[in-house]
Amino acid sequence: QQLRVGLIGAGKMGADHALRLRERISGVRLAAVADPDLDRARQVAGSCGARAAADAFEVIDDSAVDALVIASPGAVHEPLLLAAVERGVPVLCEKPLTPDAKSSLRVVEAEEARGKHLLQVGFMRRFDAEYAELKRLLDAGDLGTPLMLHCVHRNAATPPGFTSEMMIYDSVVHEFDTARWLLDSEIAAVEVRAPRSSSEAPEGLLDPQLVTIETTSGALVDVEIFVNCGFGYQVRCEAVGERGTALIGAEGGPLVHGGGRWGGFISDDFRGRFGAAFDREFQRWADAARQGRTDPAAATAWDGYAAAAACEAGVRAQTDEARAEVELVERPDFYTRT
Ligand code: ISE
Repeated sequence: QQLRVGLIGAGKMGADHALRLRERISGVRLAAVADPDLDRARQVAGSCGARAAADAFEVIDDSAVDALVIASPGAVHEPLLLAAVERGVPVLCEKPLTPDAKSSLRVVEAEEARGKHLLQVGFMRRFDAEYAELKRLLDAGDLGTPLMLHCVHRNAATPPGFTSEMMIYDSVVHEFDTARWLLDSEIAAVEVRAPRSSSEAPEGLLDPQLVTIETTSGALVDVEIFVNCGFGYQVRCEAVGERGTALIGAEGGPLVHGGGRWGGFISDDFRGRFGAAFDREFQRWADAARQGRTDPAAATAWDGYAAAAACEAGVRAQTDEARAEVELVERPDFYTRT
């Protein structure tokens, strides 16, 4: 039986997920799409034979919807997630879970009180083939105890309204999650420094920035976040262990010779670089949801909360130009997977 999916949010990400559900994910059918911009909802729904609504709660409460994908802006996630938990439907929620630690914790507590794992956060890098291989190498101990990660996260350009804080909680949130996941450790503290801003960056944006992350296990992670680099979407990570290093995200693909030059291509946004990861994430989520469970490989609500707490420290570090410690409540047993 097909999983009937309700999609909340029909913007760039939501439209991309609708296409994914229609063309590449098996065992699912897009049943309903909600967006405050009803025309936008209709456009996305129409291409899939789904119904459109302006009110997200109408879709969450729809008995003809078995599972939800939330792709609306992080600032509106909390009430949607709480309603979905109350109804007891599985949810794949795009990152961030919510933009701040307090609201993320409320979501965590609601899921725990419901007593059933329903929520999954869309940290898609966990499903990228190269990241998965790096995780396997680290877990197998091939590189020895990990000491450092050197990360590069570059975007070609920012959409209007993108702020210096968003570079932490919208962009570096991915590195907070991957650092926690790869190193199997919580984040202890964050520091942020910045060189002079690129003259190509919009007025007032601190771009690039250099973020340093300390883990409770004693590793250090440096992240160059540069969101107006101009040339494309680039995500790299080099792990340094006691006995070896491993680099992912280096240029691969066809090596082109022509026009007096040699080189390759760089995708212009995350849809190119992480398209296959999103597909894998969605297929596994749908398969698990049809069996009434969540995907053990995915980020949980706890992971979403921990990333939000790290982002909060990151924004504090940026504002105060000082090291900021991450404050976390104790991890409930409910989120300890065996
Ligand atoms: C965006 O929301 C993403 O999730 C992208 O992966 C990231 O590269 C970008 O900086 C974010 O704004």
